[in-house]
Amino acid sequence: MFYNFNYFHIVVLFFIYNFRPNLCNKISIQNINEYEKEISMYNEFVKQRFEPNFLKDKPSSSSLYNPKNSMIRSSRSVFHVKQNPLEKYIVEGKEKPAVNKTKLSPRPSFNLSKNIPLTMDPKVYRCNIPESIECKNRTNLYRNRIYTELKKSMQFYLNESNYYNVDTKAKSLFFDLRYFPSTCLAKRANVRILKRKDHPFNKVYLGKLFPKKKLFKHIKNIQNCAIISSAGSMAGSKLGKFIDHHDIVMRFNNAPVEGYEVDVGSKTTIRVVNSQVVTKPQFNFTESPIFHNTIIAAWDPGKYNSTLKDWLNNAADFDLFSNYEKYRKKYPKYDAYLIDPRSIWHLWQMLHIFSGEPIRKNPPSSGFIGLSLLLPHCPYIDFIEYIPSTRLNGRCHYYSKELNAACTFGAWHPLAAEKLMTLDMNIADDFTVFQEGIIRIRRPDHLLCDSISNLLRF
Ligand code: NCC
Repeated sequence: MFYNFNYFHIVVLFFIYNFRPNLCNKISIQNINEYEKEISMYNEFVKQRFEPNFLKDKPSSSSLYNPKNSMIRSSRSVFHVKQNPLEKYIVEGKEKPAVNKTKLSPRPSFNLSKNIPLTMDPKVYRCNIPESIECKNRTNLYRNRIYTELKKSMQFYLNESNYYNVDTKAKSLFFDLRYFPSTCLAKRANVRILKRKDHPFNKVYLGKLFPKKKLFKHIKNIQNCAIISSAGSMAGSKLGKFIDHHDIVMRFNNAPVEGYEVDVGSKTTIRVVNSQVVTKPQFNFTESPIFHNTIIAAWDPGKYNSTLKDWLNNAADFDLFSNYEKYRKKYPKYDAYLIDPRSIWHLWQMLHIFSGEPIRKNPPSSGFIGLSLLLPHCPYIDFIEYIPSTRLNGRCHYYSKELNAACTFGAWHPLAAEKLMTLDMNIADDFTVFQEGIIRIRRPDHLLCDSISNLLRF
């Protein structure tokens, strides 16, 4: 299978790909020297993938690898309480924030970590002058803490039941994909919206309600997109203006904007909502103004191997179809789509392959699904506060007071694995990621991903 494979080909392609013109200069991206560094790191990354024992026990994300201190665990875990002074910036919004929990739900209740709030002392880690040695050290220290916590979180709760009947052996079918750059993997997952012609929706009334328009058809010349995580550490970010500057702004579930504009911006182009939000009365999906004047992309995972027919009939976690129908009839002007559940599990498979170790057998979070959905449409994506910055304040959401580390590091979704994979896609510098809370992802080139496919004889 690999006879024709040559590292040199991949490195050359990667080099060509990375020297394409940079279309967006809003935040600092690596200069040419750093590209060279990136290429040599990529080389190392490929090496790691080929030789599973190479760098064993060291981080698999080469961009984060720092032999000096990356694996030194501080005796004081990050899962400790400490009040973050930045919380003084948190303003309560006028909109009603998320409410959750139902006995019927197979979704998380976070019991274990409910009382283990998390923060990192900003006096130790925060800084403002990226060029200063002190700031570099602080950022480095923080980066390694976050990386360690994400790796540690990968190990949690792996023995829980396999509710979705996930087939972990399917991984071997995609064996060769181990060598793919993470952005190509995310693109290959092909997270997609359902179309009218998809069977069985071409035979049922519901399918006729799917918008005819292609996603983002009405937005011309998309240059940059922003994804706004709902994390507590969005509070105090003052990134509102930066966010609104993007051509597409993606938000999640019922995360409000009103009252939080300074930190989260005011523009919303698309909301990715999970099926709980569509169905549970407290979210008021068919009435609440939060779901107006925006594109909606609703998802429900179904079961791992279920067909669209099974999903439509009985495999959905929450029966989102009737409220979807109501919403579409009531607001035909707003484009509301359903995400193909099969593509969600395909994304899970890509994550599994990238991680190279067991991951939680539950669907990815809305954030990761949203990223993969957006990737083909945007040359650049700025994902805000997905990788927790030094503003980390222990809160689950910027719009609620609930303190819960699991929302950030994962307790049900394979969130830690998602974040490690996303860090691997990142092209922004450490200051931008860990102090400003922004990771930047460049859309992978067709040419790059396809050529690698060909090299690997796909
Ligand atoms: O919390 P949630 O996620 O709505 O957050 C949206 C996305 O932001 C990123 N996030 C959030 C909080 C945090 N501290 N760090 C983060 O990185 C994640 O990428 C997340 O996907 C969801 O993914 O749909 C989720 O929805 C909630 C909940 O259903 C809705 O908020 C509505 O109340 C889920 N919580 C529960 O079911 C209890 C959560 O597991 C996932």
